[in-house]
Amino acid sequence: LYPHTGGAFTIGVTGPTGTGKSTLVDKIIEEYRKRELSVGVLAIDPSSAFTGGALLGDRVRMMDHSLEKKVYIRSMASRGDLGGLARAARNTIRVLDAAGMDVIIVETVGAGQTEVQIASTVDATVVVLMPQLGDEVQAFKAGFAEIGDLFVINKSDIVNPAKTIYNIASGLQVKDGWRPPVLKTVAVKGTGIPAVVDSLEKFQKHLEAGGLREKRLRKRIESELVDAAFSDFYHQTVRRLGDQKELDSLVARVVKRELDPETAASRLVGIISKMGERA
Ligand SMILES: Nc1nc2c(ncn2[C@@H]2O[C@H](COP(=O)(O)OP(=O)(O)OP(=O)(O)O)[C@@H](O)[C@H]2O)c(=O)[nH]1
Ligand SMILES: [Mg+2]
Repeated sequence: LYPHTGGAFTIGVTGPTGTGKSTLVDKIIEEYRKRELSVGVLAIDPSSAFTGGALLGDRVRMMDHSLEKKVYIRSMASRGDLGGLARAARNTIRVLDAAGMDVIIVETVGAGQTEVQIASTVDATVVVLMPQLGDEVQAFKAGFAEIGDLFVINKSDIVNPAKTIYNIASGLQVKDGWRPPVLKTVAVKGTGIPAVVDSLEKFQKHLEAGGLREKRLRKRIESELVDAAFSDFYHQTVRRLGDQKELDSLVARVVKRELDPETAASRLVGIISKMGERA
């Protein structure tokens, strides 16, 4: 499929839990459909730490659109494997891209390592927040400021968002010639959605002009290759170490205090590089 990818504009939508991301995505799909573009959606659901099951409510909520031909919605459970999730998400995005979707939206929750990784796999990242006292400060501490290309203050019907907008906008920096806009929406009513999509289209043009999109893509591919190679190498190495006596004997010597863990670790590096030579 890979040669057929590269045509889609990819958007990550993230933010704290319950800020209205899925509702907003729903309306963004509608707006893009009005503009006659096809939309693929990948919803990465938070999984419960207790059951390991995923909450597929998002999929149900967005089902209205999945009946349409030009909209395809898919949910993915997070299952707690961070690196694996970002990798699976990247490749799922590629399937949607090759299938000819004009726009692909990925919804994630939070600003953990996964969201940052996923933000680094899309063209544009939308951070969805709510106008609540102190919320903006905490959210920014959680690392949203660095990943957002566009900020949406949703649920503007509940509390006047002016102060939140001001606080967030004044903390943002111009990055690659782009000052991230801060927009207010009421997703449940569809208020402010055309302006969000206008901003996304403006950002898309900004990326394409001046070769910024390709510059960012090079960085993304570089980290993808390094991540994927190291992850494969790690799993292969752990498996092969399991078949060897050397690790066992190092462990035994550290347990007996004949060797300290740091020295043992550097010997292990030696053993691993020799394994590579033998392969
Ligand atoms: N008052 C108000 N409620 C909203 C708005 N947007 C969404 N909601 C409601 O907020 C709740 C959460 O919305 P979701 O779209 O599920 O939020 P989410 O960010 O996707 O939630 P998670 O995926 O669980 O993090 C729902 O009950 C929505 O109906 C809004 O603009 N105003
Ligand atoms: Mg959601």
